[in-house]
Amino acid sequence: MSVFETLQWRGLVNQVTHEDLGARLAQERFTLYCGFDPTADSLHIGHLLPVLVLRHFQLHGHRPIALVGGATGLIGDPSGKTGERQLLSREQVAANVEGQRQQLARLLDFEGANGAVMANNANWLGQWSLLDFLRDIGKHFSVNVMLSRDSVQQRLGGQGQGMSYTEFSYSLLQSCDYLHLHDAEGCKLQIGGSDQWGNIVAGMDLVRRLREGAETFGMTVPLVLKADGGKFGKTESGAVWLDPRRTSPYKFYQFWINTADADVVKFLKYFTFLEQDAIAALADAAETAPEKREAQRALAREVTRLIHGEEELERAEKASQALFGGGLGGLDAATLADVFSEAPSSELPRAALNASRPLVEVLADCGVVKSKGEARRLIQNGGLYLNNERVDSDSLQLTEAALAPGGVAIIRKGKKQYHLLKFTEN
Ligand code: 383
Repeated sequence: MSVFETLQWRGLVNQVTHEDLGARLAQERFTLYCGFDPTADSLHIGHLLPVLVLRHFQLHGHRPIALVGGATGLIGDPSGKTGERQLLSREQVAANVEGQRQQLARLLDFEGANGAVMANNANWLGQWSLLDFLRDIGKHFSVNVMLSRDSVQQRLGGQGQGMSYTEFSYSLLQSCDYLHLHDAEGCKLQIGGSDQWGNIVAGMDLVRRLREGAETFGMTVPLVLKADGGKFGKTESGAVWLDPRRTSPYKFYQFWINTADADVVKFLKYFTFLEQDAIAALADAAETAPEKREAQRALAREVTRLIHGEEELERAEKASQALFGGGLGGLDAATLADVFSEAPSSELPRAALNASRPLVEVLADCGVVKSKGEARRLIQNGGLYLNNERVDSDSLQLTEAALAPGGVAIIRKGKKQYHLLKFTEN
């Protein structure tokens, strides 16, 4: 399959500026680009789709440019935003550029004839003098057309929150990037999310006007929609980040595991590089035995490996087995805290550990069970676990040595009711 057929099969083509883009891509090697504004020091999974599309292009021999907007990040793209953005400081933007650069660098291949290129528009947009910019660039933009753009209309009129001149100018800067990359790198295609359509078309127009009708292309990838209408990529604790310090690999893995059955096949096509027959087999499994969640596990495995690597994937898999009653062996304190972060917990004085009190009493005291009697009954029925090991005697005492890494006791009632006991110094 050609790159365009592949992208179409995966549902990754939203809009194209030319009906024959697919045919043109089959004839010649394109240099293409996608831009990312450094609004944070990490990308999140909302950014992932265009990055993966760059990678698909690269796997088919085209040359991708990943642009981080060291300059545009100082201005703020109004596209798809209902309100004016808070300006970031120059230091903040510079730090964010670095964070995002490193992430993008891991997702593309910089070797070989179609090795990826990393770009930062701070290297050229900062060179313009104000008067040259207004005369040489501004003159090619019609305010009438700009005002008619969705991103501007949304902010004007009745409910609109207005828009500063700063944000209004944004699309001229992105257009200058396309012109620059066209001249410097022979770039002929810009991709982005559907929110970027206006900026992409504006850039193509500028290149055509300033470079004797030179032809460039644009393509957008779809907005990721969930079947239940909820917003993709958000959890109760906010965005799902690529940076492991913001979203741990375990939480990242869990996010994908929790994909609804109605979404899983679409997401396998979007977010993994698994081939057609592998995805067809998983679609079949999701249809006939959804309770096994085989498709979700494959999705979580592929995306976690891609972003965090094999080793972190294995840790995440092990950690999630712990939540399903597997052994805790080999899990460190931080991982355990992460895995059980949503479980209810109680704090006990450390002295409770060495007081020769049976576990049943401790549990009744802090309300994990209603009474010692309930704890005993649980034990008799084989339904009480300490650190995922079955408790088989009601005289078992809770000692320091029995604690899990991090000095906690993980209590489980039945299949998956967890409760954490933490111990404080006094
Ligand atoms: C900057 C300079 C360029 C070309 C593009 C840009 C960034 C662009 C933008 N993109 C979004 C961002 O950075 O604001 N003006 O947060 C998002 N993208 C991609 C994709 C997406 C868009 O980074 O739809 C989601 O991730 O295009 O919202 O010369």
